[in-house]
Amino acid sequence: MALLKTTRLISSVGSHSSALGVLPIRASSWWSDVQMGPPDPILGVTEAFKKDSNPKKMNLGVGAYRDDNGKPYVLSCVRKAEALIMGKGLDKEYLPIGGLGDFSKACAVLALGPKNEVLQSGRSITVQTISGTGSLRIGGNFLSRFHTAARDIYLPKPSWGNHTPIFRDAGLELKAYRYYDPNTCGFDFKGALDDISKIPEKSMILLHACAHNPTGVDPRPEQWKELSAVIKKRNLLVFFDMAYQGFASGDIDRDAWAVRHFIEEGHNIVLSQSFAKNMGLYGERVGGFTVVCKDAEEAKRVESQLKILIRPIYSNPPMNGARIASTILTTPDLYAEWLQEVHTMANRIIKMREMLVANLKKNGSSHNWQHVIDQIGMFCFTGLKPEQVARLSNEFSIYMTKDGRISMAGVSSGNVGYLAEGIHAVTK
Ligand code: PGU
Repeated sequence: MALLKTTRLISSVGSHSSALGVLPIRASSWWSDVQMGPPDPILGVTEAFKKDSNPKKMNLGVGAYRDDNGKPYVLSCVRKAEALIMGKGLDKEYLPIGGLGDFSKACAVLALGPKNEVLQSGRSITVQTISGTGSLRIGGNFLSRFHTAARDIYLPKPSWGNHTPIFRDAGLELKAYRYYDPNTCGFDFKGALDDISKIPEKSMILLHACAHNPTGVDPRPEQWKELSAVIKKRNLLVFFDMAYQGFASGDIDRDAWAVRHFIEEGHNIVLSQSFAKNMGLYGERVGGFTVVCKDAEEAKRVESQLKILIRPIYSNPPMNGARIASTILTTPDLYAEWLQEVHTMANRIIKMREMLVANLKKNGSSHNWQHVIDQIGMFCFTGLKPEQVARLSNEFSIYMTKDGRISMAGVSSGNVGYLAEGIHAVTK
C-alpha cells in the first residue's frame, strides 16, 4: 500500500517535472506509515471550542481560571512582580540546570511549610521544572532510572488524563487503585484502602495532594491518616502531585496538609508542584520537583543525578516565570496579596457551584446535584454520560471533557444560567 502511494507520487511529480526537464526532488515520503492520532482529550476540547461560532459558546474543558466576565485573569501580584523584575534590568544568561535557586527554595517552603524539619536539616532537593507536567515527567524519569526495586506506579481511578502517558513514556508500568464511587459521587475510602493494602511492597503510588482532578473529591484528614498508615505498612514510595495548592480551600497551608502529614509520618515522598493555577502562570510553565531524602548527603547525590537527567532533555529551565513566582513568594507585600487573590479565585468557584445548582433547580431539574456543591477545587465531575456531553457541545456549544468533567473556573454569573439550561435539557 505504502509502495503504491509512493509510485503514484513519483509518476505525477515526474510527468510534471519532465516538461521542465528537471528530475523530481521530492519523490517520496518518510512518514507514509504515520497514522493520524486522536486529539488530546483535554486540550483538544479547546480546539473544538475555537472552531465554534456560536456567541453563547462555553469552554469548560481545560482547567484555566476565568474572572466573572469569563476573561483570562492575570493576578495583580503577578503584574506587580513583573514590574519589579523589569525595573531591575536583569540579564538573560542561562539558569543553572536545576533552575533559579531562590525559586526552588521558596517553592519547597510553600509546600512543606517554613519550619519543616526536612528543610531545616537540608535533606530534600527541589529543582525548578517546566510546570507540573515537566515535574511529573522528570519525576517519572528519575523513578524509572533509580527506583529499580519496582516498576509499578498505582494511580487513583480515575486520574488526570495525562498521568498515564507521562509515566508510561517514562518507562513505568501503570496500575490503578479504586478512588471514586459513582454511586455516592464521593471518595471510595473502603475501596481505596482495600486496593492499597494489596499493592506489592516498594511499588509507587500517586496521590493528588488536594483538589483531585477530575473528581473534585478529596479524602478528609482522618482518612488521609489511615491512608498514610496503610501506605507505610506496605512500604510504598509516595508521589504527590500538587497542582492546585490554594485552589481547594483558598488556604495554601490547609491544602498542603496531606503532604506535610505524610512527611511527619516518616514518608520520604517525591513531590510535583505547579504554579499554573494558583498563580495563574499557565503559559509561563513554572513548577518544582522535590525529593525528600534520608539525609543531606543523600539529597546531594540525588541532586547530582537529577541534573544529569535534565541536562540532555532541555538543559536548563526558562527563567521568566520562575522570577515572577519567586518574587511573589519572597516579597512580603506581594505574598500577602497573592494569598488574598488565591482565596478570591477559590471563593468565586465555590459560588459558581452554588449558582449552578440553584439554576438547575430553577429550571425544574429533579436530580440530586449536591455533589456539584460538595466537590472541591477547579473541577466538577458532573456524572453526565458521553452522549449527554456530546449533545451539550452539538446543541448548546458547551464544551467539556468526555468524562463529564466541567471546569467550574470557566463558569461565570453571566453564563451559569445558560449552562444550567443546557444540562437540564440533556438530563431531564
Ligand atoms: N497535575 C494535575 C492533577 C493537573 O490537573 C494538571 C493540569 C497538571 C498536573 C499539570 O499542569 P501544568 O500546566 O503542566 O502545570 N491539568 C489541567 C490543565 C490542562 C492539561 O491537561 O494540561 C486540566 O485541565 O486538567
